[in-house]
Amino acid sequence: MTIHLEQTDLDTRDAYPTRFADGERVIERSDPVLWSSWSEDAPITREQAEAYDRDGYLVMKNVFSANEVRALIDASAELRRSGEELRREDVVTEPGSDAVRTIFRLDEHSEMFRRLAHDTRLAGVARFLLGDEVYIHQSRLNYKPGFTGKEFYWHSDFETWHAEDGMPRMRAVSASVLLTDNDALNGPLMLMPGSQRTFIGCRGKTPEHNHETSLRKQEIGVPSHDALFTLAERHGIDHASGPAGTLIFFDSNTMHGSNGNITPFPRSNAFFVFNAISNRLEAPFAAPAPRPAFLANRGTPQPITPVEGSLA
Ligand code: 6CS
Ligand code: FE
Repeated sequence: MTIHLEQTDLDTRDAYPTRFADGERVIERSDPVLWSSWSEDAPITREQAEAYDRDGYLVMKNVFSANEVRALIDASAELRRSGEELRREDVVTEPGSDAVRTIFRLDEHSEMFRRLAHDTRLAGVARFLLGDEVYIHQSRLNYKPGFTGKEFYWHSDFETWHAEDGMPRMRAVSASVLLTDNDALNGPLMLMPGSQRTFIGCRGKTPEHNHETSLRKQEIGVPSHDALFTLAERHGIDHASGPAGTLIFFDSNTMHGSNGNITPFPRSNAFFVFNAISNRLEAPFAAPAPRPAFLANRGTPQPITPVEGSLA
């Protein structure tokens, strides 16, 4: 059963309640999507800013040179080779196999990816979109091997970051850099354009240590089929495709997921989640305890100073 809540129904501390025992709630967003007004000195065009605000995501192509893309692909392959030497907790394998699915804390394991995260084309744009200084909430390399890459089911990242990490408001953005060509067939990111303006408060209390299973297959914090059907009917479903080097920004609450990959062609993408400094984490809003540091940077993070120039 889905109940529609008005803002007045909500308590002041938690504007986005979720993980209910008895059902699901639909709550209209009370935060801006684009937190800055566009001006001539913005790092993206007016059309790009308007597209991001309208759709909750933005695809940017030809942002990096061929040399830079090559350097990023090499760094990703190097990381994958050194997978076994990385901190075990930072590496999540596919359900039912030891194929690497995700490497977390990407910016700590690779100088090239740390530099990418700090680049004006990522951190500089995130500062504009969020209208604040920014820091990295989470970074990861998602692999989707050929033949066996599994899906990432529909979800809002913010729903998890709010419930389990204590992220107060929708003032975070993910920047994804494609490290392989992503096309309609090999499990690209699918997004519902406009869905960022509706928060689905999900059914199901958060179990202890939920992240130990959710990163392989998310089952808590997942909207009902009714809610997903309504959002898909209203907004449609886009997929973000492009050659290696394509850059995608998507709002923390844009409903997204990706299909499995049975083609022989692997799909891998780097993700950097930028959070506004003013939106630093508090106590979890709907979980027994905060998640570990490899998933969410806690405390008093320092703002990133964006770096200009070529990566390679
Ligand atoms: O739980 C998380 O933080 C991660 N889970 C998903 C499916 N997307 C966002 C994030 O990487
Ligand atoms: Fe996600």
